[in-house]
Amino acid sequence: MVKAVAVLGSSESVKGTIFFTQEGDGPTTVTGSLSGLKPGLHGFHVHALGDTTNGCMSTGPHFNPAAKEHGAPEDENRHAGDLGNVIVGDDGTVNFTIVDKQIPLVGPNSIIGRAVVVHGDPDDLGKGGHELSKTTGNAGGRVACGIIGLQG
Ligand SMILES: [Cu+2]
Ligand SMILES: [Zn+2]
Repeated sequence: MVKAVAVLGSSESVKGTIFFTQEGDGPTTVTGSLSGLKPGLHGFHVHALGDTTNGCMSTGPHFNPAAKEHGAPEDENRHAGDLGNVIVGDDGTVNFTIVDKQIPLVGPNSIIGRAVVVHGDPDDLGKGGHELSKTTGNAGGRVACGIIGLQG
C-alpha cells in the first residue's frame, strides 16, 4: 500500500488535509476534510506541478498526461486530475471520499509531487458552455492548495 498526504492552507483561512492510498495497481482512494469554504460546490483537481512559490497560481494546469479535454470524473474524455466537485455544507466544512483510477501514486503518471487545488466556484465538468469549460470547468479562483507528498 502506497500512501500520500497533502496539507492545504491559504490566506483565506481555508484549511484541510487530503489523504491518498493505493493498493497495488488498483484505484486511488482520496479521503479529505476541508473547512473555511463557502457552502456549495467547489471544483477539486490535481494540478500538474507541486510548485507553490507563487501560491496556488504556480501549480500549473490540471494534470493531463493524456492530452485530453476537461471533463467530469466519469467521462472518458477528461484530464487525469479532474476529480469533479466537493460539496461543502452550511458550516463551511466537508468530509469526502473519492475513488479514482487516473491518479496513481506509483508509475509514470504518479501524482506524487503534484498539487491538489480547491476552487472558489463549482466545476461545470466541461459542460457549462463557457470559454473556460473545456480547460478548467470555469471553477473560479484557487482558494487552497497543497503539495502531494509520500506518507510512511
Ligand atoms: Cu483546479
Ligand atoms: Zn481539468
